[in-house]
Amino acid sequence: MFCYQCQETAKGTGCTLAGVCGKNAQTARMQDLLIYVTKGLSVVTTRLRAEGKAVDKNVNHLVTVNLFTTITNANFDFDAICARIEETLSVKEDLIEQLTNRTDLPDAALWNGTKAEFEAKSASDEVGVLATKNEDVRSLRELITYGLKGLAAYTKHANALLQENEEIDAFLQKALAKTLDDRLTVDDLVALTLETGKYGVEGMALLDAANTGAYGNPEMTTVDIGVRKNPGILVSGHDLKDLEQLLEQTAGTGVDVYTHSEMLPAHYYPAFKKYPHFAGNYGNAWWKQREEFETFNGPILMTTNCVVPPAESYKERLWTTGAAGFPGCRHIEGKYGEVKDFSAIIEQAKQCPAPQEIETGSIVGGFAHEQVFALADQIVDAVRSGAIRKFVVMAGCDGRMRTRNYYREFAEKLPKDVVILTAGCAKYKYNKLDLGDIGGIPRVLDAGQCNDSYSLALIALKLKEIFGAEDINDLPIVYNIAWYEQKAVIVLLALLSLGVKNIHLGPTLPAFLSPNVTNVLVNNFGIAGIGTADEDLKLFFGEN
Ligand code: FS2
Ligand code: SF4
Repeated sequence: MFCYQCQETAKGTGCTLAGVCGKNAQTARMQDLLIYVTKGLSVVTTRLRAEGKAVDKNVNHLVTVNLFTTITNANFDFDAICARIEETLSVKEDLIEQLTNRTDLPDAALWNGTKAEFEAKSASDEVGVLATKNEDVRSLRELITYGLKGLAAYTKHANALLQENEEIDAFLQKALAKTLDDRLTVDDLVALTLETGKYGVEGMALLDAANTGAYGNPEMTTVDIGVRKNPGILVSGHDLKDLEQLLEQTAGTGVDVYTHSEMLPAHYYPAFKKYPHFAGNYGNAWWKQREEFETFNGPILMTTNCVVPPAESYKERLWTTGAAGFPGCRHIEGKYGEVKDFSAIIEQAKQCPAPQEIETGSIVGGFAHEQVFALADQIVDAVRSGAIRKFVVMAGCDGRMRTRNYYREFAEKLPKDVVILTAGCAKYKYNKLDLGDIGGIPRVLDAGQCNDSYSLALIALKLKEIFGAEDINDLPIVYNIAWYEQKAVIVLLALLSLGVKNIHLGPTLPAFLSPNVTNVLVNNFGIAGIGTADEDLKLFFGEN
């Protein structure tokens, strides 16, 4: 196996024996084969569109869920991945029949095999990251592929809310197909990288419209982080439709529902406030789940990544749905538009003790675009008066590495006239610190999940308009982003496509960026890594 798609990759270069995430080599290779056949299918669908033939939305959904399945910490289930390959090959065979021109198709589009042949194919030279020999071409192909995985995840959530955008799906598949095309130069691939970022903005906009259309605009909300006396179900991941259905099905059962990690922002939506048994948020970012799922005592529903391989002691209580999966854990099926049946989880919850209290108090969030626009006058006055000197965007992911304590230290030592704009699970490094407010504006403004980085972009564009700035980079906003998995890649590419420069990315730069590709990003966009908290505070704010 060879995988270097996430920030925690072994030795900062690549996982080769097993994943630091817990993915074994056999499963990693099978994920590579799933990507390979999905790229092959995308060659076929892209050619069909070029021939003027429509592609069914179920094929688009197959592509997005396949990509989502291979995102870090989403799916560890070898058999589930094989089943997706079988389905993809079968769909592709049917679609090839519809092509008028079947010449010059690549091996990824032509190959077919039975499950018994998957292992040999997955280990062959054509499949996997190292199939591309040129280091820079490989780097750009993987950068694009990881960005597309993030875009696919966001598109999938919008699809679950019955929102579609054929243009995004067509681009996603065209770009996947292009990562197989040896005629593309490095310059072509750099251009495709930026185009991927442009569609990243579109994808986040689609999901934002889907979420706010279904559940209202997030608003400033205080979320309890303690526990109640009833048994509970803990919901993690990012899928709001799954949460809604679980809240409906648990109503009146005596079972409370808590959010974990990236599901915290669900509390900010007006539609979820009507459920009296929607109890609060339990725990912290994904990587602390082995302790927190233990003490939660009740069942846990993983709607997406980030799954950490569970301890035997609570494996029986861990359930997955959607693109998530773990061998031995029960999986709840359900197509878009169907009601999933969560009754078995609810029955299990009733037999469990209430959660053990690990924290008390509350946190405040809900600063997505509309809530911040509602506060615009107050914020603009604070900027004009100098009460707010700068904003720092600290969106992104949290992770296990101790070096990430940098972000807590950075937040703690921030000058008191600086406000943090955040989204994603990165916030758990500082959202329980008492950082106070500036004239009633909290110093940590949490927009929501990682995809709600879209709100941060809209806020920047709004400030640009209000202050009459010529360039988004003339605003008093600095970017210090933490990344871990591939959704952060699409957020980064989206920001680059909007013209944002001088983004600092940590705790380490991606292993998949070759030295030459890193130079392109440094020279054209001013991308940089991080130093110590003190060094960076001095760099950004002239003090420490
Ligand atoms: Fe955090 Fe994991 Fe949100 Fe990522 S919970 S690193 O999935 O997409 O962020
Ligand atoms: Fe390694 Fe990350 Fe890939 Fe897992 S996802 S195998 S930790 S690089």
